[in-house]
Amino acid sequence: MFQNLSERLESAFKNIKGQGRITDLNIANTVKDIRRALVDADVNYKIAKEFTDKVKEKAIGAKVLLAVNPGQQMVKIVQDELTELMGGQESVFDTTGNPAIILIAGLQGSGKTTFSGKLAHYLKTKKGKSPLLVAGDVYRPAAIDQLEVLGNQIGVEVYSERENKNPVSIAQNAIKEAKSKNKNVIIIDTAGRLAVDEVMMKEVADVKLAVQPQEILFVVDSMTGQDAVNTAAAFNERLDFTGVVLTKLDGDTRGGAALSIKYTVNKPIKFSSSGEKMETLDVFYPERMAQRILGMGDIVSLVEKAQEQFDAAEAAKLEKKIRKNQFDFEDFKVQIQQIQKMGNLKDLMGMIPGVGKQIKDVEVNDDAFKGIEAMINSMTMEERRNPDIITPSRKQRIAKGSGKDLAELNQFIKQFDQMKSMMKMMNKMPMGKMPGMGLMGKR
Ligand SMILES: Nc1nc2c(ncn2[C@@H]2O[C@H](COP(=O)(O)OP(=O)(O)OP(=O)(O)O)[C@@H](O)[C@H]2O)c(=O)[nH]1
Ligand SMILES: [Mg+2]
Repeated sequence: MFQNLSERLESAFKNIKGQGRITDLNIANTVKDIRRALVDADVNYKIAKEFTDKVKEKAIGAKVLLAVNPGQQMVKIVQDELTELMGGQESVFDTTGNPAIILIAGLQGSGKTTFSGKLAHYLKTKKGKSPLLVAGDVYRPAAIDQLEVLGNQIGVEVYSERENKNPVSIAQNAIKEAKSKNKNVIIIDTAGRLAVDEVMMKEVADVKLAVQPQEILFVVDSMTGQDAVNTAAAFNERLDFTGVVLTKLDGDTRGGAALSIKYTVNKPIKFSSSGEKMETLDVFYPERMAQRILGMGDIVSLVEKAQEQFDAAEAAKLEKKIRKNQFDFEDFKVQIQQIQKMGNLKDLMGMIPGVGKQIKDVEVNDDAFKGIEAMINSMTMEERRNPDIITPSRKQRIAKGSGKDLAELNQFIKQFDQMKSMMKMMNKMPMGKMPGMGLMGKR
């Protein structure tokens, strides 16, 4: 994410960090580099200029010139300003009201329907809500199907009226339905519309007027850079939305949308989303995003993701097994599944400070686990629990069943054995020193 911008900023700082003596000129040069980096990331020139003017002013005011560590001080100033630019504080997401009504709007293909599903999943699993998804896209029958598939996947009911072409009455009926079924939040997915299409803009404005949503979220594809910002302005004028959702942050986005949108419409970014898995919705924290952009990683989010997946009781059970050297293939499979639920591997690794840029060009294959899972799946439960009983003839069968060749299976079993002997060694260390254990136990 924002790889290029991160690198450019880093090289801007490198100059000032390497200077023995800091002068006004050094600061001016660094600031100029930062501005160029922002403009190249598709941040509007005016925003970039205002941003760097502030950084410069602060740097001079903070007497970076006299500081012991001027480079670091500059980084800190830029970090604070980036945080501010993206909204400063985490914003509130209002789900009071019974039902709370959330209206989703945005351009065609921006990710509204996918986001609606993710939001429903988030509210259900993290906020203890019982959501109802509402199919308000009356133009394409396939849109209703899509929402139903997602609803099924996450166990959330979908309200639709296939014959009704009026989104206003669908939304009103959905509220009644929610009340009768004790659903306390409804999420209305709408058809994608072009800002210039007056008829369609009026339609979503009419839905707003009729149902008075607590939250109107404008969904924007972050790959679209400054265009996204212009569209946001047009939608905001018409809908006065309450917040922005940045989608497709997993893609090769330059960062312009994330950095300019709050400034332009003065509405907070509330969520960001990456990937197509229903679990990959994140509350947007400007400070953490700024840290990620500056290549500092985002260890807080990573730990949170891990904690969400690692059940404390499960972790304790696992720890016991590792201690007794009883870790088996079945346990391994469970671990793999938990990691996969956390999201895309490369994104996860990017959250580790310093790792992001090192894996920039490395293909991190999410399917790597698939082969391993297939091999474990081809084992009988007895074999998974007692890896020692896997004889050569059993290996033949397992390899065949998983579509792998024997060499791959042997390699995997060998790696598994190595891992186990590492665990055995760690067992001899005092618990506190065992890497990872602190994280798993905490909750
Ligand atoms: N990589 C990636 N793809 C996404 C993300 N969100 C959505 N998509 C994909 O983008 C495409 C469009 O997503 P939808 O959710 O259907 O978008 P929409 O805004 O509802 O589209 P319309 O209803 O046609 O206006 C689909 O192929 C999604 O799978 C994301 O965060 N990352
Ligand atoms: Mg849609």
